[in-house]
Amino acid sequence: MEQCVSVIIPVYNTEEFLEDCLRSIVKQTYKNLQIIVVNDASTDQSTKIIDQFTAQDQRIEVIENNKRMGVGFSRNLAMQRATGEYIYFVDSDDLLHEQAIEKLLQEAQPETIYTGRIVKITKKDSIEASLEEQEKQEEQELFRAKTLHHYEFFKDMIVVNTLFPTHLIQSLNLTFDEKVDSYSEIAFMMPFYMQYKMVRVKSACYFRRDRNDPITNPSLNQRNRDELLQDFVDVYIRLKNHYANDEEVNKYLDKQLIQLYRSKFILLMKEEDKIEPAFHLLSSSMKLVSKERVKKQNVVIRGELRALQNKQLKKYLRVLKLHHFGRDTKKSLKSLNKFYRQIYRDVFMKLPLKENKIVFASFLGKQYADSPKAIYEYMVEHYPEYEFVWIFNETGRKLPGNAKQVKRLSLAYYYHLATAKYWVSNMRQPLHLKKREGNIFLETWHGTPLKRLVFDMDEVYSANPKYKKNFYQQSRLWDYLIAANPYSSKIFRSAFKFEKKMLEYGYPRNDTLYKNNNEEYITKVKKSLDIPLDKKVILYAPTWRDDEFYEAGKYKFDLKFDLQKLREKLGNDYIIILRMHYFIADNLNIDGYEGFIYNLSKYDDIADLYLISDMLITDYSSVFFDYSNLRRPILFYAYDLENYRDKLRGFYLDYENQMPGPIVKTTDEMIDAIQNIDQINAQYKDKYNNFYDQICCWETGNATEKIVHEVFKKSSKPKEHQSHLKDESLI
Ligand code: C2G
Repeated sequence: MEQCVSVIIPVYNTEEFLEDCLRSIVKQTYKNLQIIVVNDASTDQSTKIIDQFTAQDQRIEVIENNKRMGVGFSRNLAMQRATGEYIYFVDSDDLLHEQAIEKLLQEAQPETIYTGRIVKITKKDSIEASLEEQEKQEEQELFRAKTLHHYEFFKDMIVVNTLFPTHLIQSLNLTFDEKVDSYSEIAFMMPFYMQYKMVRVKSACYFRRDRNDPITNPSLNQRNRDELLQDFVDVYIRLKNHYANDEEVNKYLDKQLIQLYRSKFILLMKEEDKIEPAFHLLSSSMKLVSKERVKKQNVVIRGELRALQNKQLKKYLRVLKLHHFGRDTKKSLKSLNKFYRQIYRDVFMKLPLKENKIVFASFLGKQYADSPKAIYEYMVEHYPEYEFVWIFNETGRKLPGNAKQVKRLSLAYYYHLATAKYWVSNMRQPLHLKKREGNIFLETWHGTPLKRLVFDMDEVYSANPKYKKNFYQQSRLWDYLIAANPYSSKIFRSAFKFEKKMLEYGYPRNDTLYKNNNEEYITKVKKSLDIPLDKKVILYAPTWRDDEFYEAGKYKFDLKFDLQKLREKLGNDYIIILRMHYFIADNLNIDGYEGFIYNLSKYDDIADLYLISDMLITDYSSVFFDYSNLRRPILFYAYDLENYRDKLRGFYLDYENQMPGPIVKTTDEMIDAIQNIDQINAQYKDKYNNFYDQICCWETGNATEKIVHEVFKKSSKPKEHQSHLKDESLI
């Protein structure tokens, strides 16, 4: 009779992955399966997904835990239910190649454990790509089954993708430890390693996910270090006692403990409140490590391990200090910046905080623009008693007021950030900057979102794979966040997981669109940019593409329209301003189009470009939200809509139906829309008005004043006095 395999899948809140997982199991080419799903009291959509599969496949049996019991408990429960000749474990966020079980079974011999190959994938990796790679290897005949040495198995120590003969599990009386969440697999696997032959069948492929959101939905090995330490020590001590006489196991366990100590647990020793408990846990396990193994370590580690073994906390801390210092100094010498960071941490952060110092930054030092600029200019005018510092990549700019300018990442930069009570920035601060007590961070952010942000994003395609994790950590430093409209306010709560004070008064950066929307100002700006006064102005301001980059922060872009045609049809009446996003590193070539096309990508403040333009063309950039304050026409040149919306980002709005202007996809459509702009205005009037009511409802032209009052605790209103700034202000 054909043998039955009991497949065991413990599930806890993996709605994003579960469907892929279960589909890959029910579609196995080997059909004689008993599929046991243990729902460990999931609170998300997992239960629903399980139900859908159960309704369609009779081989599925579901066990529901009333409360969360953990992965060990769930696996044990399922093993009791298993009736197959083999047991095979799958994690609910992973998936299988459709022949995985068949290939393992093909090889199966008595008294042997068969395990397959594990391929790591992220969520965005297509499985096809992984398979292509597999096929390539198959051609090279790398896929023969191979008997493994113990040490090769010791590397993995995971139970998934392994065919366990049920009678062996029963005769060894094996269960999973229910007290620990991590590392329980080591204890389960160990007896097999000790007693049976192990064979790896490389063609039996299992796809293991690297999750990209360790904050909302951590996988077990993404848990906190102290929890991991607790679990590891528990497992380690029990196995050491159990296998006291087995040299190979002892060697493996000791090596594992020291390696985890050096790579993971030592970092706990940087957090003051974690040192003592971690020390006790580590010393209880370290004392079981053989003297021989300790001897093999370098002098510093040896000192630490011995102090741990002898439970000498004071001595341990002394050696540890040396270790950290050595590590830090070695790092500092690697680059000047790291050296500055050390001075920042060890010296500057201990200087007194200056109550009246404010540090401003906009677009990571690239521009003097956006809300930080508006806030700064207001404060210079009304509260000149503060000490102002601006961060720029290139200093020596002409600014109103008397702000000190410091170069980003210079020693002075670290000094001012460490000692300023206030930070005002429109982006995140680098991860290595720490918040000290008393610091107040006003995060202005830099746009109303159309494209999904951070925790509302499904998959991250940008150059930085740690985007979500870093973002979470960095945004914990914010005390105030500005939302320009009710729509943003709602999104920021979920997308940033922001729980502190939301400032709901409109955007400081948009005040100028109300205050300076006049002939005089517009003419002045145009003249300063040598833009003809007798032509209409079209502003083209697209955003960046997450998947087209040279490196983090440096993105590619080329113009996707026919410049010659545009000039032919529009050149008599219009000029075009090109304005690239600050992430774009490419220099656009507009040779031969002088007088028709103006590249103002390097111009500081886009608000001036809004004011001088008669019409905006954009794609998915947030610029149109701000621009709509002017109630002027907007066209959406969305030549790559499907890819951008459906693959890269996803949107908060229904792009095809809610935009306050038409979507055009070719140069001809664009020209046609521009030539018939009056008709389009009439056609979009209601939609535009509705959009305006929702997006611009908090904007009064006085957002800056209100925000300054709230953040800087200015109880009385500032004196009204004639602005000396306007005349001087830089354009
Ligand atoms: N910007 C600009 N020129 C462009 C595009 C953008 O000066 N061609 C400025 C605008 O101030 C805009 C801001 O940069 O509001 C943010 O640009 P986005 O294109 O919206 O993209 P991003 O930087 O990813 O901002 O929540 C805000 C956005 O969703 C994220």
